[in-house]
Amino acid sequence: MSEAFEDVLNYALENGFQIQPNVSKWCEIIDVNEIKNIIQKIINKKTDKNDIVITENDFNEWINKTTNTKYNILLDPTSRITSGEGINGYYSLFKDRFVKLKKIIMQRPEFKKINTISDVLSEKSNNIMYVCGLLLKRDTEKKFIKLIIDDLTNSIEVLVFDEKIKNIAGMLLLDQLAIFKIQVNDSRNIICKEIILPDIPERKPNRSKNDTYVVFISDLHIGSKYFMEKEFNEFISWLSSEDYIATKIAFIIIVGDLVDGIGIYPGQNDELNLDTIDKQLHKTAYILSKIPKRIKIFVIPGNHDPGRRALPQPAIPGKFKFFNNNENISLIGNPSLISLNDVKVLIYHGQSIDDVVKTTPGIHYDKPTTVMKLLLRSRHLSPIYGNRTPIAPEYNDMLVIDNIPDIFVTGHVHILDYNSYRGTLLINSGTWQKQTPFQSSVGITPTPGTALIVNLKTFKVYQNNFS
Ligand code: D5M
Ligand code: FE
Ligand code: ZN
Repeated sequence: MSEAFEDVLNYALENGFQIQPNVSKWCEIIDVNEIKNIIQKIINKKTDKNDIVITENDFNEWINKTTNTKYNILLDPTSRITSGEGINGYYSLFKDRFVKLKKIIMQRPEFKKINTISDVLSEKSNNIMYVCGLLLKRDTEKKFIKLIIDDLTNSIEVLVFDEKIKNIAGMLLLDQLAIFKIQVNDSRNIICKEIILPDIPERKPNRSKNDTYVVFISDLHIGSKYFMEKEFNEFISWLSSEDYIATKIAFIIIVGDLVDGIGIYPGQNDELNLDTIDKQLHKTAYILSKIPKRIKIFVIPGNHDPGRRALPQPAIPGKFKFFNNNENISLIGNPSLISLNDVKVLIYHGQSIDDVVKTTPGIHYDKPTTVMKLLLRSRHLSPIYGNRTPIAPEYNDMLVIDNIPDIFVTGHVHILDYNSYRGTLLINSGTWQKQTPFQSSVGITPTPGTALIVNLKTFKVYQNNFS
């Protein structure tokens, strides 16, 4: 039990009342004295002298009257990580992925007609058939695209000639699941007639009832010589300013790569000004402790932060060692799903963007939200297996996008970008690290020093540039 909640419980008991345990979550975001005020108001309102329990509902009523914010962590992998072992673990992972994605795609009317690939191979007619499988390989030839599809019963080679279907086939992500409408022709080639993706439906996103703002930032790389400390401190000072938007900010989401880490890439030592993880985390906690405590901060890890590297990543370790003065911070895993004033936000560092850029023709780093759209369409955060993004052999595939987000945010590629897709706001939160020699050698031009801010009521996006 937190000290704050114990204090609140005692206060209620002194007044002859009990409190339901789930009220404790409010003690994390609201000042104890404010909570005691609310308790006093609830007690004054209770006329039935036999009712001596303060419930979550009593509380919610007053919270909604007195503050503008509420939040909830809907999915955080940290406590769910089990890690299966080797081949067996990966077998469970891919089976779980297949089952979950099949369940999502089953909502499509075409699904009622699905055949297995084994059925297709033994079929002698030219009938139209539907198969549901993972894309194992794509070869782009002059006149057609060849796809190898696998559905755990068998695999087939499917040819795409139609220009419209070729566009979809070209944008399919390796290892992603889709339904393929096919027909075997007279020369026994299997021709693709249509490709149906899991996708997300067009819809109106959930919105906050009041003007509440959230800031998205990522890739600070504290400890690197290229971390823009001066600009980042100016951003933090702005949070305490009288600026209208600043006063309305209730949340900050930090989308990974807070520190630069140690031994992450060859020759990194020469580019560090803090040479241990402890120094880097202490500095991070110190800088973040200057953020006003009324702002609730959620932090996920990236590939430079401590903890395991493979997805899904647990929260950055060391909350009590480093972040003691940051009671407004929640360290959560990568990826996580949270709700902010009823708006569902999917937070993912974005490691797999590298794999998509590498394996999908025509996709580049300059518009990361294009990649995010493809991930949403595949309903998976990291479909491509065996490339640069390590994936742990979990029994459950926590990277399937089951729950459709209202806002989907990534970082990692150091390029600020936003867009919307079928009602979901897509954001890449940029960076606070200047271009490094490595990035310049591989032609990555980052857009550093800008905070991206969203009004949760209107979904309007603002940029505040400090560089
Ligand atoms: O990644 C920052 C950006 O740099 C991101 O777009 C990936 C890219 N990057 C990082 N390492 C490599 C290598 N080894 N090759 C090519 N591109 C790379 P960050 O996670 O901040 O290091
Ligand atoms: Fe980064
Ligand atoms: Zn990264």
